[in-house]
Amino acid sequence: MAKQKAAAINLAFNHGWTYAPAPESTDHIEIKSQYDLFINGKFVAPTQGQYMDSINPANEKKLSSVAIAQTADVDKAVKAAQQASTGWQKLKPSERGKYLFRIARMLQERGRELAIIESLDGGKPIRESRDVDIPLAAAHFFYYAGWADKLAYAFPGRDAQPLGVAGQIIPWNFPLLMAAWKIAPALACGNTVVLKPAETTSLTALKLAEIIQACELPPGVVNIITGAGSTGQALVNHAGINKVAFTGSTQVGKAIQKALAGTGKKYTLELGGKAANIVFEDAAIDQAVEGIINGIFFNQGHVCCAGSRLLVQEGIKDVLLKKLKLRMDTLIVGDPLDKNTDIGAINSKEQFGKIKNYLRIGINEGGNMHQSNCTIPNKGYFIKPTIFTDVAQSSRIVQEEIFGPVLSIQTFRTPEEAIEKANNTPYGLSGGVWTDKGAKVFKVTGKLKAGVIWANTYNKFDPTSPFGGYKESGMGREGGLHGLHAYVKL
Ligand code: TAP
Repeated sequence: MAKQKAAAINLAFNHGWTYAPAPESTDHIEIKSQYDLFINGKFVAPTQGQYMDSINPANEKKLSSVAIAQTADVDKAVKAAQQASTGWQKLKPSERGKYLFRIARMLQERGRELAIIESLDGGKPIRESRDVDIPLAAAHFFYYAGWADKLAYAFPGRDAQPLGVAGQIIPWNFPLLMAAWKIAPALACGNTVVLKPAETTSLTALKLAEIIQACELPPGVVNIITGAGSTGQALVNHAGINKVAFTGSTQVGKAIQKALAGTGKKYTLELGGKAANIVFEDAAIDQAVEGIINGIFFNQGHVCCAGSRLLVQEGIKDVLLKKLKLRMDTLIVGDPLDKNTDIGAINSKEQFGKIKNYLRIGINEGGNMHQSNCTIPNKGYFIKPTIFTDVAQSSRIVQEEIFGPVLSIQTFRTPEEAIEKANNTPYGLSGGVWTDKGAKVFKVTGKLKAGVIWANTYNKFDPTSPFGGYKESGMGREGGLHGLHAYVKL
């Protein structure tokens, strides 16, 4: 597919034609000029009347104004969730499941609209919002809807009781999907929820609020409050919260862990990552190249489990690098709404600045930077796919999470050296192994300290599969049967 697209572009160039993008139409997509807070089943204005701008990172234009929840609003939302709690717990589990099924179906029905808004608000290519984010968000609701009346089978011989009110805080890289990861298991287990989306990507969470309203979920069972970091902080610190579920940076995760110490509140933390994608000499090289491209350039590299470090066995370094660079040159960077786009816009001005700073750090540390020969739009936040060779294990671009389309490349000679290098960062979220030998897959993956490891593939997600990290990548698991544990007391 990528080859066909590249061929089409070459053909256009050779004939002097202009390459014509095919952006998805935004007709019939409603984005209101202003959004309020979703509390107790209604949209209500924030107490202090403050709003923030939501910007389209592909053209730097304002999309909408979104309410900023202050402490008083957080309090209202938590109280609404507390009041709704008893009724929701008493409801027959199969009835709770029906609501979740309803939400899942409506996410599917409104898939096109949600995908377009996700791409406008967050900068990700429409192909990814349409084919990954939105279908997976619906799949999470379907999956946990199925568990709602089967908790006795999930926890045989135990009495699984809901925790009460869950305070949930999510990041900007998979806005609707992260909301689904958090809300679906919480509701299935009989909890009520106050969710805070990220500042730069609140719009699909607010669309989800509309869907929840349309599904007639009892008021207060899900409350969605937008705002800044201080809104999240107020939620974490609220005495009426029984559990905190946080996905975001390690830095904020650590602050939350400190704030929760001694409070008795349960918590799960899904934090950063710096995964190694390890390619052995016996791997199918063309497939591995696709896996490397997908591993680091999917969603502009704004992926906690991105394969942001490539470890390649010395004997195939030259051939693999050659193929990788050729493949990078076929990637189209540009309008997120164009169905041909492979890499969209960086999510925000702040993140754009952070990535550019890491490019400077990589060069100053002696790394050899190579960027693809693509063109990028003049307006908006775009970064060309980038790789660094000649980096050391101690380089900051090897150790720190960049959260952008930047890959650092190292070599190794033996499996032991690969394992040693792969494990040598503060993180432990994910990893990848590429080899023709099944025994080697088991030998190597068994020694990698990472929560999720893919073999001969990368970035595959499924609601039935648990996800989470070791070390500074967090604690607790979300997804699958494990995801239920986080929302019950036994
Ligand atoms: P953060 O800056 O940590 O923000 C995450 C969320 O926390 C946002 O909603 C943020 O609000 C809020 N927040 C900020 N300060 C807070 C505080 N003191 N107390 C409570 N909440 C606070 O992360 P990000 O930049 O949005 O997301 C990128 C990070 O998320 C990366 O490190 C990535 O690896 C990680 N991530 C991890 C996973 C998993 S599953 N492990 C999945 C996706 C992303 P504002 O937006 O208003 O600042």
